[in-house]
Order: sequence, then structure tokens, then C-alpha cells
Amino acid sequence: MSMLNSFSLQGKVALVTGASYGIGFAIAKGFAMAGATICFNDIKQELVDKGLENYKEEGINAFGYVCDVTNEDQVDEMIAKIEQEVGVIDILVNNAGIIKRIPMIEMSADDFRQVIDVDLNAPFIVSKAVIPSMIKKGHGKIINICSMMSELGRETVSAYAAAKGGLKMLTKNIASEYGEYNIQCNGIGPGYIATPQTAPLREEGNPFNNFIISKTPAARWGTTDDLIGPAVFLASEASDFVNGHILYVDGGILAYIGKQPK
Ligand code: NAP
Ligand code: GCO
Repeated sequence: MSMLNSFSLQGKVALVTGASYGIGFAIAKGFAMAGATICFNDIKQELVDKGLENYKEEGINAFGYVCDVTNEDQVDEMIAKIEQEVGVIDILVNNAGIIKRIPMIEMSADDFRQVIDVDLNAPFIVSKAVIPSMIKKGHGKIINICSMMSELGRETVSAYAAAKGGLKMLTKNIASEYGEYNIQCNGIGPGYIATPQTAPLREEGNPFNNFIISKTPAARWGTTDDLIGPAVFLASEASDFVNGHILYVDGGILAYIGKQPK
């Protein structure tokens, strides 16, 4: 047997949330390349349709569902449908997420709650919905998409940092609570990745663009494809004894003290 077989996802069913485009789409594309059947959801029909087109262009026959991951009834309905139409979910990626960049003292409690709802409560809701079948099946992989902000703060992202810090701890807790059922729950903490979510930070003339490049030893923004290898590893048998870990895929940001002044 080739060593590479332990990275294969042949025969596995994967659900990636919010994966019509961006990081979720790239991860799902990587899973399909490794042999998995892809299910994804998004919050609106137009996005699911666009997603289905994107997968088709890559030669992937994906199953798309309209579902708001903050709504427990919609999530339960989607999981039941997937089990019926595709099969029991072996791999869940909690990817759907939002950010609101607002100085904390100007942020309404409603805006704060909305970010926590999508970025923290929803991974709880979706994980809760898939774990019972994973227990019955005897294995499962859950990957939570965390962030640099699971470790660091910065101006304007209080709700996002609170949610992603919480998601890191939810990851460790799922690993602790369900590891005995052969369920591994790990996180990926992407660094600064070029997607629509970070488009405002990369706009021409925005000093944040150079700030990030200078903070990153790799001296560039990440691409969505940079996340494929780490995600396939955490979804595959190759990582069966890795549990409760956050794998930062950040070009070295967290290792670096920053450029020394000349
Ligand atoms: P993105 O481009 O904004 O994509 C996120 C997707 O989630 C969108 O399709 C979005 O739909 C969907 N979504 C939002 N709320 C939802 C809900 N309630 N139910 C279902 N789907 C929902 O984001 P991304 O940059 O690819 O980020 C993906 C994940 O990685 C997020 O969790 C983000 O926080 C995290 N992350 C991103 C970076 C980065 O640098 N880009 C770095 C670290 C972590 P809409 O288009 O309608 O909003
Ligand atoms: C921001 C960014 C970040 C990234 C990412 C970093 O405004 O600082 O949007 O939060 O999206 O999560 O890992």
C-alpha cells in the first residue's frame, strides 16, 4: 500500500459550509481531488447556483443546499437530506463566516451578536447535527476554520476575534468530548488570504496591504489553494492521532516578531 493512500478521501462524504467560493470552495475542490463526494451549502439560492457552476467548471459533481447555518431547523433538515441523498457525512468543515470591521465602542450589540452567531454558534449547531451519525459510523473528522484572530487582536475586529477565539476552544472541547468515538476535531487558522472577505484590506492605496506583507515572513498574501494540503491532511486517516490542534497556515505570521526598524 502506498503511503499516499493514508491521505486519500476516496469514498468519503464531505460537507463544507459556505463553500460556493473563497476558502471553502478551495478546500472542497481539494477534497474532491482526493476522492471525496462534495456537499456544500450557502445562505442564498443564487450563491448555491453560482457554486454549482464553479464546481462543474472544475469537473466536480457537487451537491448544493440552501441553508443558513445559524438556523438549527434548517441545518437539521439539510443534514437529514444529505444523509438520504448522498450518505452519512464523514468530514465536516465549518467554513461559513462573516466579519464586521467596526471600532468596538461604535459597534451595536446586534452586530456583535450576528458575528458570534455565524462564526461561533453555527459551528456548534452544525457539529452537533453531524456528531451522532459519526459516532454510529465509528469515525468522523471536523475541521473548524479559525483565524489569526483566534490568537491575536487588532483594531475593529472585537466580535470576530471573540468568535474565532471561542471557535478555537470549541474545537478543543469537541476533541475532548468525542475523541473516544474516533472523531477528530481540529482547526485551521488561515493567515491573511486573498478572498472577497479581505478585498477591502487589499484595495489600492490601503496601507494595510503592505502592513500584512511585511508581517508575513512569506512576504505575500495567502491564496485559497494554500489551504488545500493542510485541509486534506486533517480530513484524512493520515491525521487520525491529531486531535484538538489548530494548524496555522499563515506564511509564518505567528512566528514572527515583525520587521526591525532600520
Ligand atoms: P467569504 O469569501 O466571505 O465566504 C464565506 C462564505 O460563507 C460566503 O459564501 C458567505 O455567503 C457564507 N455565509 C455567510 N454567512 C452564512 C450563513 N449564515 N449561512 C451559510 N453561509 C454563510 O469568506 P472567506 O474569506 O472564504 O472565509 C471563509 C472562512 O475562513 C470564514 O470563516 C473566515 O472567517 C475564515 N478566514 C478567512 C481568512 C481570510 O483571510 N480570507 C482568514 C482566516 C479565516 P455570503 O457571500 O452571502 O456572505
Ligand atoms: C481582518 C481580517 C482577518 C482575516 C483572517 C486572519 O480584518 O483583520 O479580515 O480577520 O480575515 O481571519 O486570519
